[in-house]
Amino acid sequence: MKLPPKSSFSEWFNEIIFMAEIMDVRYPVKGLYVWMPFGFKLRREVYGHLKDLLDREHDEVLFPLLVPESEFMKEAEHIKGFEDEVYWVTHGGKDELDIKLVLRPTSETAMYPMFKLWVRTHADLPLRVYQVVNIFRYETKHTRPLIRLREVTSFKEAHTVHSSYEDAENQVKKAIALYKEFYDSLCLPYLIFKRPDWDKFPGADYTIALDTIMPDGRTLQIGTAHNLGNNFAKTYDITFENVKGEMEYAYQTCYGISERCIAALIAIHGDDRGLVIPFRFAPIQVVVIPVLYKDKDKIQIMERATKILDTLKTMGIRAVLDDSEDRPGAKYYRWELKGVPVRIEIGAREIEHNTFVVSFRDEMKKETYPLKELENLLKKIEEYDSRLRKKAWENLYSSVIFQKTLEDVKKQAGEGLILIHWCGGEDCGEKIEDEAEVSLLGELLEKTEDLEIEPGKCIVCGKETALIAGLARTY
Ligand code: A5A
Ligand code: ZN
Repeated sequence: MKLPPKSSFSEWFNEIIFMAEIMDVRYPVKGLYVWMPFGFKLRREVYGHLKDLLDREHDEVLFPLLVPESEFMKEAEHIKGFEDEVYWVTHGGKDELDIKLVLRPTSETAMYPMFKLWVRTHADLPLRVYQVVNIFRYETKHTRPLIRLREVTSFKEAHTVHSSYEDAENQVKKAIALYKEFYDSLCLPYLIFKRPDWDKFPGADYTIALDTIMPDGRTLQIGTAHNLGNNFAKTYDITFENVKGEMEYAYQTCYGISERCIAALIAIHGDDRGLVIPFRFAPIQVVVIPVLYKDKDKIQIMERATKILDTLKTMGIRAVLDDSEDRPGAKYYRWELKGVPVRIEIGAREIEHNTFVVSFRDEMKKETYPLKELENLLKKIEEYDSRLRKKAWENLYSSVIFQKTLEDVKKQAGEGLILIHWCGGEDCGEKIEDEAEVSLLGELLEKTEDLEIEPGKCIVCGKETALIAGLARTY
């Protein structure tokens, strides 16, 4: 089996997740996939880091999967958004249930009835919790492993409660900052948009999203934060006694990330040889390969390789020694496919000169260092991560184009992310979406230097505007 070139992105992605033992897509239910051991290890590293970031200011909780129909059917907007997407549990054995149950599509309706009981006074606020769970959404768009699932297995959802609208607004900002930090450590690039009203989270006041650009030019939403205002608090009667001793409705936010973060990691960093993984998240960080030629110096080589392995392990590095009988070429191939960031080779020449050969997964250049340099490897590793980050951001920026007319947008649609002037009006937005067959990602926030654009005219109605919107075909 050979990995297709990454230029055929969709075939490449489907093959690599199987060949690198991330997911098995042969599970006999549409939209449900199996995490394989290597994929699960990668998931553990990525989610371990995400949880560490959240643990700074959140408490972890675990709510039930089943939500009673009576709670689910309370918030009108939320129901409208999700009722076509939920799975129902209607029977226990042969008995029809008195109150039907939904499999959570997200956990507002599971959590908020409990928040009503937990929140009493301003002293209980802010309340900040998160959980990492599976959720179920009966998705009707094309399902794909890690990208669009009917069982999202790795849904990190955080939910917060505050005593003022400003606090909630501030929490959304903190959530975005946290997600930026998370994606920065994954060396993944993103742009931040305020979603248009017609595409916000059902029941929210507004939604802020992080989008990245996949190698085929389509964007992937890799995280969202929602300011819920007191919409849900009114529905679920979440009130608190404020400092003046009056009862007030609480303000809420929620924000989520799914295994799409791993889809982006694989898709954006990977290459024709396989996975490329930032060092801290690699299930195997270093592979040590003894290079034997006609058994020359075999004992010394094996001893040296084992010693290097032990040193790496005492440095806290996840390292393996490949002492299989395979040819070196076959070993290289195997570990490159798995995205092992560092390869160390020891052969007869290295024994003779007291050196080791090292190559990094991105550049694949072989460099020779004296043995005593082994401990300085960590510095090189930082450079490796920086290279991945830099390349990924350059790729993102090279897929962003600015267009001044709807005609040009139509021509360019599907080839990356298009920025335009938009008045913010729904009519103009919908016209663009319909005619160019793109999604309007919303107002671009945090315009970095590379994306600074002067005010101009809405490409539909011609009204002067400083608002820049993103357009793209999306996953
Ligand atoms: N309660 C809030 C957090 C919520 O549900 N938000 S959300 O609907 O926007 O989902 C959060 C994130 O999960 C999305 O930004 C998207 O990245 C991811 N996601 C949503 N549906 C998904 C699906 N079917 N498959 C994979 N990821 C999905
Ligand atoms: Zn307009």
